[in-house]
Parts: sequence; C-alpha cells; structure tokens
Amino acid sequence: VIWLTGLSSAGKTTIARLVVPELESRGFVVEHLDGDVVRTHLSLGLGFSEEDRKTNISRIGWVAARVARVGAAVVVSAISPYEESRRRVRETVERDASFVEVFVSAPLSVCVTRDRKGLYAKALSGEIADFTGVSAPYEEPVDPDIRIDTTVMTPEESAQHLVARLEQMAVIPTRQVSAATAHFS
Ligand code: ADX
Repeated sequence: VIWLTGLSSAGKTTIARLVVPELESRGFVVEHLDGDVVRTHLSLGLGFSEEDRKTNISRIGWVAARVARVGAAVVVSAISPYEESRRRVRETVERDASFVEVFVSAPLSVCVTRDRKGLYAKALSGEIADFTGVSAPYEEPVDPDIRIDTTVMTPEESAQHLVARLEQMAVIPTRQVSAATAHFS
C-alpha cells in the first residue's frame, strides 16, 4: 500500500495517477483509492469533521488492507490529516502487506496559489468551513517513508522519484530491460 498524504492541491492525485501505470508495468494489479472518489461511494455522506475524516481514513485503510492482502498493489491519495489515523492504518495494513507513507509536500502558500478546484478561495472567504490547512489541521508526517516536494519537481519527476525510492526500498522490483530479449536478440 502506497499511501500519499498531503494538503489539498499538493499533488497527491496527479502523482498517484502517474504511478499506477508504472506499477502495472512491473506486473502488479493496482487499485487506486482517491479521497475525492471514495467520498462519492464508500464514504458518501461523511463530512470534514475530525471524526468523519478519521472514519473516512479508517475505511480507506480497511479496503486497502483487504486488497493488498490478496496480492494487489494499492495507491491511496487522501489528505489523511491525522497522524493517529495514518498510524492505525499502517498497523492494519502491516499485518499482511507492506505500507509506505509518502508525504506529498507543498507549503500552504503554494497550494493556495494552485487552488485547482477553487476550494481555498472559498475556505479563505469562509464559504467552506473546516478546510484543511486553513481552518482545520494538517499534521505533517514527522518521519514519512518518502517525502516528495512538489514545488521543486514536475508531476512526472515526482512519480519517477517515488518509483525509484520504492525500488531502493525493495518494495517493488527494478524494471530491467528484459533479460530474455537482451540475451536472445
Ligand atoms: S480526508 O481529510 O478525509 O483525508 P479526503 O482526501 O477524503 O480528505 O478529501 C479531500 C477532498 O475533499 C479535497 O481534495 C477537496 O476536493 C474536498 N474537500 C471538500 N471540503 C473539504 C475540506 N473542508 N477540507 C479538505 N478538503 C475538502
């Protein structure tokens, strides 16, 4: 389970979408669980209180653990603002599979400028309450397995960096020029 946490507009979904085909090319069956999508199905009806967010993350974690247990890779992109929730999810997943916490990092000032969905503008004007980084907390991972600073890397570079780190950690195999092809051609 590759778990991307970070502020809204930090780049989690973009990086996740780029990493999925990289994992598939290494032979993994991959499921991508994205916060925005999960909230239209599995977590439909949940809001953004601390309690609802913790429920959301625990549900995503439960599904991720189940899917990983049968051998697929799971990429999660969800704000997951609470350290405690992330720790619990790790514990659940690590009973049967590996868990990699990836902190997709960009300062709030940059995320506000990106504001892809126009939500920061609404949060800053008070139209949306409990907005992460503005009027609700984001507890930065103290010791993430991988950190990606999306202010200094393009999305493609971020995804490549993530894949390279996963290889270094031996979580995924290195993609090699096919030995068979190299040998027989
Ligand atoms: S989490 O806090 O429970 O992990 P999740 O990743 O599922 O959040 O959903 C975050 C998405 O919901 C954001 O990308 C944004 O599009 C939308 N959203 C709507 N309201 C809020 C809010 N108050 N805080 C953060 N995100 C919000």
